[in-house]
Amino acid sequence: MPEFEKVIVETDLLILGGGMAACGAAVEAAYWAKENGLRVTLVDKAAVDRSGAVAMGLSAINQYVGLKDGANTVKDYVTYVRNDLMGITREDLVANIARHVDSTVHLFEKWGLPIWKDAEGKYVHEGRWQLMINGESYKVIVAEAAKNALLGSGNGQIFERVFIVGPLMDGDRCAGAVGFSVRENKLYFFMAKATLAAMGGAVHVFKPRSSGEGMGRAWYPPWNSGSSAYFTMKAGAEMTCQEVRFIPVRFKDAYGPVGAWFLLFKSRATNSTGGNYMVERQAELENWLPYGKVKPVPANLRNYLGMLDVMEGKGPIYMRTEEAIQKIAESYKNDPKEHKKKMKELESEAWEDFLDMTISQAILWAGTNVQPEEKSSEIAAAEPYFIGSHSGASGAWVSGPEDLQNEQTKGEYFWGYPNMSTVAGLFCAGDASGASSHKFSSGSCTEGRIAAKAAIQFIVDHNHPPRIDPQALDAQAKEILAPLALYEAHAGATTDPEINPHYVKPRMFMFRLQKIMDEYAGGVTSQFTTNKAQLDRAVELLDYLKEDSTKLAAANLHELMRCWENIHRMWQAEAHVRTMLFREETRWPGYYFRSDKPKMDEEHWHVFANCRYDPGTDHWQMLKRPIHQIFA
Ligand code: SFD
Ligand code: AMP
Repeated sequence: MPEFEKVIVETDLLILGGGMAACGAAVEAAYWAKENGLRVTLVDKAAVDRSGAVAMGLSAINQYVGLKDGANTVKDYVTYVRNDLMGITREDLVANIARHVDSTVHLFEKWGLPIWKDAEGKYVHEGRWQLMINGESYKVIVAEAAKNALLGSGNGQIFERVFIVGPLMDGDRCAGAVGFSVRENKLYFFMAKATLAAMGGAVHVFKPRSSGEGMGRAWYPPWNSGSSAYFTMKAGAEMTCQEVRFIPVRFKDAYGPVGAWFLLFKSRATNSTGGNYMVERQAELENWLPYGKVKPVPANLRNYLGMLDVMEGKGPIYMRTEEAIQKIAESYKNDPKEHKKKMKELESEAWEDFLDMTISQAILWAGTNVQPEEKSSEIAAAEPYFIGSHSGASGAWVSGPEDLQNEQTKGEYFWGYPNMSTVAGLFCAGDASGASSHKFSSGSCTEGRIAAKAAIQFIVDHNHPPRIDPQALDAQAKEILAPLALYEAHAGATTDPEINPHYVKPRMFMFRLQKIMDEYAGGVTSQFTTNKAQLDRAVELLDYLKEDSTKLAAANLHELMRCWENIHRMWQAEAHVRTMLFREETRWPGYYFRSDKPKMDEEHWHVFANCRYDPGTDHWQMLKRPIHQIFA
């Protein structure tokens, strides 16, 4: 096995990830660190310009509150999020982001992001909270600001293509992270006084709909593989909403977004007989009161009504793009020239929506002769993802800000530093922090800013370098590189190194994980339905999988990353299954359905279902935490 150089990097604030939250954190941290003479280091597994969920760009900014125009209040946003999550939300966290998010959007514009404007110079809204953008280069623009801030401040450093495996601990305090380069034989030990986890959510924990030649295609980016969840769990942090997966409805097979169609174009979705499930299945909403009657209908319930049609054999479900476009253009009917111009404009907006953020959907349209102004396109519920920043809520349990707490919440939701997890020195933002969904790209960037400022304050208050046992570092190095050693020792035992009695390659390991989750934990092929017996079986099978994870083998650095990505996914899977088991009700039909507990139980389960893995004892603890409202 080749020698690995051990690189030790000492810093003050360590930012893990280079996505929306991490870039926001970099901008904010650079400022406060300079004020206090501190160093900031950012580490991304990829290249910050095009890493994370926004790699392909986006066509909308999904969180803009519009406080200055008096359009909405912070309370309005909190109410929207509470309703959409069927009552399970941390109002202090949502409000903290909502009160600052507009300023982040204004920064995006200042940095060069084109936001659509109307004839009066006002932002063009897709919906109440969403703004339309020309966002193909969104990530490049935000990354540039982050890089300028860090590298221009003279006290910042950026490491790209370094994969973070797990935390470094100094007793109960998080003291940095350990990782490896995906291009060179180098192991990295980052020692820090505070660490901010912002490594996104997780995809490919569940079997995707795509298979064969489309394998790997998913809505959520394949390179976010549960590293935030693994990192925080292994540090011993309490986690929340691990059962709250997100299933987006998307244009089928290439996962193009639907928001612009439903909100901007006001399109309907209809089944194969022309029925509109949102109208025909209204009565079903009565079963999920009070949330069944709120406007807009919560995302999971919208999903569920469509799923009921599919389960009854009424699919496919179609987005009626042709109908929506014709309807908008109708008012121009009497002027053929204007009508033609409007049709051209709508057609180009329809294509740009995909070209800005899901290019593959535009390719699929082109490849299947779809002209959206003439022909409907199929939509379908995707496989489950973990994305606490969108309409899911999974992530670490973090402290809220002090000034937003009331008598009831103060002892429960606040412990000193906004966005610090229950582990000292470990902060979380974006998909990494839980129970505060609907932050999207703009809110994640905002939360990164909030968390970074708080982390700098933590360092100022606890300004002593971590103590790390050198023997622990050696043990971690050995564990990280074990898949390379195993491969080298046994690859020669068979003619095809992919098949070998001594080890399992990461691809096959991932298939095994996905099969367990798909069949027992409510994936696509089990119609998003599960029950106690199936979840118990999933725990048992995940246990065997965990045993076999010590037999993962890697032929090179790329496969070493694949091995660790799948270990991260496996931990996300376990937390998910355990929490679905714990919550004995069905609260989010359309995300998952517990057939043995088919109803919502407000009396017992209007609570957060939290969990904590104890690294000392190797045991899981499940806890209920109360929900207190901040806004009446
Ligand atoms: O509408 C490691 N999102 C949308 N948000 C919007 O505001 N508007 C939209 O139009 C959106 N659409 C959308 C969205 C997401 C996706 C997947 C699609 C479409 C297809 C949501 C936002 O994108 C999302 O909320 C934020 O990006 C979340 O920010 P953050 O920072 O939590 O995650 P990230 O940006 O994905 O960044 C993660 C970073 O971590 C790195 N990383 N680095 C080191 N070591 C490891 N082990 C690591 N693992 C991961 C990544 O490289 C990355 O830098 S719409 O269609 O829904
Ligand atoms: P999507 O493209 O589905 O991610 O949606 C983008 C934004 O629009 C998100 O904030 C969604 O919650 C919201 N959205 C999408 N579809 C609808 C709908 N039918 N009603 C209300 N909001 C929606």
